[in-house]
Amino acid sequence: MGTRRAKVGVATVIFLSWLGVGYGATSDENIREKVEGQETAILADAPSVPPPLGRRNATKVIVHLEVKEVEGKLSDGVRYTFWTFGGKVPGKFIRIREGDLVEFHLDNHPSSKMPHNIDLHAVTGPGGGAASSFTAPGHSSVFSFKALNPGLYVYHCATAPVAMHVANGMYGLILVEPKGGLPKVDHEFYVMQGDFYTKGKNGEKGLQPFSMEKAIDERPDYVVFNGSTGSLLDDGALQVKAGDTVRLFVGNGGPNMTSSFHVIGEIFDRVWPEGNTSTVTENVATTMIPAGSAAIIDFKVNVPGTYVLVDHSLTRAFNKGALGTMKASGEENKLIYSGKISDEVFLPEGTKIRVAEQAEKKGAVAKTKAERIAMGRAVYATNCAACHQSGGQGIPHAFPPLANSDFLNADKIRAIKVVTGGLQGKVTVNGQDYNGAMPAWSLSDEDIANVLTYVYSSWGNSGKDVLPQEVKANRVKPGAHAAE
Ligand code: HEC
Ligand SMILES: [Cu+2]
Repeated sequence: MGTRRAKVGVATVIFLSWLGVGYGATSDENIREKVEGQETAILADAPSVPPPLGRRNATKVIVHLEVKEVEGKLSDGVRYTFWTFGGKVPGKFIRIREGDLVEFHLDNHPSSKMPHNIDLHAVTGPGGGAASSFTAPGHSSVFSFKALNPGLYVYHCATAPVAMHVANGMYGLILVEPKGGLPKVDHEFYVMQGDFYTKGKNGEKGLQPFSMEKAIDERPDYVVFNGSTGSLLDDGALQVKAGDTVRLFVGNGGPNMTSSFHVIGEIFDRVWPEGNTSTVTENVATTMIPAGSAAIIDFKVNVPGTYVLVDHSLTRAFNKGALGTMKASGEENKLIYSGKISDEVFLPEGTKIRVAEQAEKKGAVAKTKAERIAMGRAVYATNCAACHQSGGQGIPHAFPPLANSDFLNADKIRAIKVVTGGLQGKVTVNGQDYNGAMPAWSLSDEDIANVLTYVYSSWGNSGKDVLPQEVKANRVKPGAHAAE
């Protein structure tokens, strides 16, 4: 629908420019649109969103928003005095339609210590309503505005020092629905990012005062979704089902950080960037949401699992709290996502034939079996133990055992070929299948005889002797493959 609107929009603009009317035609229309009836806005706390309006006409909408200063949880063991629009961070979600006439009541709770006001980016007029809504504790201000432009807009307190009021949590979203509404989806959620600056370092317990110094330096201790580090984790996870379509209204209150908003494991089918409702972009993985802005994000959840919402400036996500979850229940779809199928040894190109970088050691030649075993132990430790382990037990599913190995004991010549030529493909050892790759070893005949004699004489193996001349006679030439 967004695309069609966009096309119509372009045509209209070209046509109207030609007539000399120019931009702003929609808002002109909205100025003139007749306001019929009256209703009180239903507001919602994050992550909930008020239901779609489904209204064909513009109406008079009464909004009551109450400012409260409340102590709450910022992180585990960390308390903070939030200044809020409606008792929580972010402020209540407001949903109206373009053309509506809004009668806005801003109430400042008597327990507040500060005066506050509101600047709604959806307002056309000086300060976005700020001056008209400046309200002392225990007072209530009223002003009205006509919603001329559709879109998803941030609102925030604009009382000096503005950055401090915003840093304390004074922001929220107002959606001005376009006339036709937004495309229907199964779930709509409200997520808003904000950065917090505390006297103590990240994690320091207790009631933390605001640090103006860190705010000025733009060094947040916390960057969070919906007012606290754990708001969208565990019980707070957004709940959906595989197959559902989901819409996120994502805002960024700032005051300072731009969000690189991403959901791990999802591709946004549609994004209306910067809160606009006419130009949609498709197939987006990470969308940028500036401070004081918002985005409408739609996607279909195809497979079940846990999806992680992050600010992809990743230390914010993993160290400062900008981490949330969406849990999708339902049936797996292995075609779309298989889950782990196998874990195989990875040998980058060129490592298949590994030349053990050891010059042939001349001289040391074993004279007895005991000497051969002793020398072989050293060869094993440097060349084989990394994979087959020092006790020859191997590693399940990765490296087969040499201890008590039926494969090894069955055929000495084959063992020589395995070591000199390498081994790849499926092999069964003591009833277990392995499908890895063992590199070929360019060790001397003497070393190979020694290591195999050591292996055969250890860990319950058959005790066979392997002599250098046997290795020489059965060696796999470089480039050729082992017999099996
Ligand atoms: C990089 C890891 C690695 C190293 C190092 C390694 N191997 Fe292997 N080896 C394997 C893998 C993997 C297999 C199974 C190959 C397959 O699945 O096709 C294997 C198989 C074998 C086998 C046959 C299967 C069995 O368990 O009896 C023998 C014998 C063997 N290796 C001996 C050695 C000797 C001797 C050395 C030291 C000179 C050595 N390997 C070093 C990875 C390694
Ligand atoms: Cu304020």
